[in-house]
Amino acid sequence: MAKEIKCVYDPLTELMAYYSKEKTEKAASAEKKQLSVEETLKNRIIDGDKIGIDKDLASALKKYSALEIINDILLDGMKVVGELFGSGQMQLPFVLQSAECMKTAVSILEPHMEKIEGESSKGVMVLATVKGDVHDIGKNLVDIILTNNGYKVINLGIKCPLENILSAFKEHKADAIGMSGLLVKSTAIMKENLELMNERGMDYPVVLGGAALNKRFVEGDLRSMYTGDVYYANDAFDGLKYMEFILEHKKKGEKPKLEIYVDPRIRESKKNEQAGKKSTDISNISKENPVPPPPFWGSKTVSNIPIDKVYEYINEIALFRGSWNVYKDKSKPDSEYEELIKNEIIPVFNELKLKAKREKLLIPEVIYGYFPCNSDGNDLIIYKPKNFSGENLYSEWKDFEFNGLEEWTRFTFPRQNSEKHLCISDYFKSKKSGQYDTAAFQIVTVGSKATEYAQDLYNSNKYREYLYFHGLSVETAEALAEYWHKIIRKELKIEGRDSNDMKKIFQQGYQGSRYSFGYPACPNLEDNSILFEILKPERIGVTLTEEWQMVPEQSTNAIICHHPEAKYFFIK
Ligand code: B1M
Repeated sequence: MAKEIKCVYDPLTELMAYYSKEKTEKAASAEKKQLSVEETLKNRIIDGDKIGIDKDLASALKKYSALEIINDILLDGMKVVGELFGSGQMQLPFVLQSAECMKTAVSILEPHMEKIEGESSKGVMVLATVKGDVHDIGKNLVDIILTNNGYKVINLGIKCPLENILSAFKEHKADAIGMSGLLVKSTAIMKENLELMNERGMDYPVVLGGAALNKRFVEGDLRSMYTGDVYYANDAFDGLKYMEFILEHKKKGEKPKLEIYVDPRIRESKKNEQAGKKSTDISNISKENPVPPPPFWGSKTVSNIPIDKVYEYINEIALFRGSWNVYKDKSKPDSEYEELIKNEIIPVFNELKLKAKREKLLIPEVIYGYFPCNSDGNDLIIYKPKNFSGENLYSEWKDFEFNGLEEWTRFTFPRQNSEKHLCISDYFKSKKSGQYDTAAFQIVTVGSKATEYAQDLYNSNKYREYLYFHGLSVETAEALAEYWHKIIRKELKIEGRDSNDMKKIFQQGYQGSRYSFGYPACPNLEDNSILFEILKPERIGVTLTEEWQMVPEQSTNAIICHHPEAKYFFIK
């Protein structure tokens, strides 16, 4: 894919350089003066220092061809970056800074290279997020790392059917297929894709990655059914490692010898699955809790939410570690990590929040409501006033009689087979109780501008900014969900048990629970369609794909239970 390269002024680099105490510009350039051009260039890649790299490349070009500079000097630098990342000594944002520098250097060298088809890359991967899955960032990180380590990547984007992957594989004479996916469903799609490839006698090497996968599933189950080779990549550098492995064997004309991964837990879990008959036991959740009356019935939309208020609910640990991948290096003192967070990460975070506010990149909007409900075994029945439809139904309900309610729709929640036999419906009064309960639902979004802006950053090779902004945008969506849950507790007058400590709020330090469809207690993403029937979030621009994912990407939803015993739990 053609991407525009610009390297004039990079505010994020400037900002990070400003706060970085480690090196002053003077010291760094004095240090560089002592070094050979080869060492200088290699260090530039490792440090991600691209400002002024054109001069060093010009002197290297007097000695080497452009291709030699890339293969023998710059890629050597990227190799060190990979090793530093692998040993936990380099954080992902800095890896991306190095990749940006590599991209800039290659674009400067490109005009000096003869275009010989096939000779300029080490190998080709066709990469895609599988059918039905909209997750982009993991796959894009793999693209960045492979591309800037000398491979060509044909990035087919998200929701990609197998047919497109296979035709791109043929067209580009690729060496491997990379499939990514974060949904549980995506693991089944990957398996289905491999089965189809088997049927067609295609045994291309395949690398799989994404949050819902694990080594045991890929290298145990999938490797034993697929006639080609299939590898599990835990992160982007694993993707690189397997690409190198595949190419190395291809060059030698031999088939890699792969061990079938046997995890001792497999036998154990199969035994348990067989033993686990469907449970008819129910939990012993108290039925005595009072039902809080809501301030209104029905639903409403909320716009003009101050972004600063939402920012207060950002979980910095989830953002820094989860989304930005900035981890503590266990071999180093805690103080070093704290310094990094204080001097480099927090300033970037603060600057980015201001920018997003100034340029209105994140626009928080909410749709939420309160509905009369009852449990019926594992089901949760949602009621509506008889004869209400259209405007009446999709607004605050006025002038309706409780004895005139009728069943509108129902969710069927799974129940734990063991442990406490929990099921979400148990947290609500049963139909037999003769009393209606209150269920709250919410859908929140920070809008489509966020998706577009993140995509622009990626397309213009601003890798670090892309990672930073995408992370901020998704964690702001999550923060908005947390904030709105707080508003709902206030409106239900159950906020008395809220912790004053935000860290505890992130660990459910309050009465009740917020369950998002697709998460372990209510794992069926299909339930999103019932929620959409109740809230009609198209009113705030949120739509559902055929695979029950929300667009814009930076959106999240939930059912909110007020019951004091409601907390997260797992259905195995
Ligand atoms: Co949600 N979410 N989320 N979410 N979210 C997941 C994906 C989930 C697994 C959490 C869970 O259950 N524990 C779960 C899906 C489970 C399922 O399928 N049922 C889930 C759910 C259910 C949902 C919602 C449906 C909840 C709801 O609202 N009802 C909802 C859907 C949103 C929508 O439809 N638009 C939702 C919302 C959100 C947020 C918006 C709040 C936010 C952002 C989502 C997003 O990124 N678009 C969010 C987040 C942050 C997560 C988790 C916690 C983190 C995802 C992430 O950004 N990771 C995630 C759980 C988890 O992953 N632990 C979860 C960082 C990213 C860089 O990593 O993409 O994994 P990743 O890529 C990595 C590696 O996996 C690997 O390399 C990358 C770099 O190291 N890799 C490869 C990936 N592909 C590779 C390919 C390779 C090699 C390596 O070679 C080919």
